Amino acid sequence: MTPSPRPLLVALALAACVLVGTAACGSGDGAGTAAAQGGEVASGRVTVDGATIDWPANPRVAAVRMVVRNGTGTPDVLRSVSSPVAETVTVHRTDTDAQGRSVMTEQAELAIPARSSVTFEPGGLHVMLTGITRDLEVGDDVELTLTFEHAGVVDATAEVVEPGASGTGGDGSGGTHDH
Ligand SMILES: [Cu+2]
Repeated sequence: MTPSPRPLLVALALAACVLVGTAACGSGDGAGTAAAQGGEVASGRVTVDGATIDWPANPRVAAVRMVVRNGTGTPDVLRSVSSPVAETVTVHRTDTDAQGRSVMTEQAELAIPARSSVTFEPGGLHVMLTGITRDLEVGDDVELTLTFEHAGVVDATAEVVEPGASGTGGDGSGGTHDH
């Protein structure tokens, strides 16, 4: 009837670690901010570079390649993406399961760490357009609107390109990305 006290003790110990960790992190962050005032942060903004869309074999679904750069000293979170040409835009991550199959999971909130970049491409982390409302042709520009927790709304334009033209070497899965 008497519950073992160990789980509680472990929980308290963990809580203490978290508190200590947070305090340490807070002071470290302060030092980083001071250093950043010396001009370390180049852009000081969140930007989207090199956005392209592989011309979709399936006219209703397409994946966006791009690099999101967080040039600020604040970790940010990508909360949503939208586009006028798609009914739904979702951030997905493709992983390989134990059986070697590709599995896509939705990333409802994606962390973009301070002073770093996150690459989106088919076969990895990607932005997926579904329910595309008009025919996309190579050379078309597609507007994207990204909403971040701190940076707010960032607009980008993705050019529709021939599959494989972006030069990132494909997704390594033999071209069988099955959207
Ligand atoms: Cu996907």
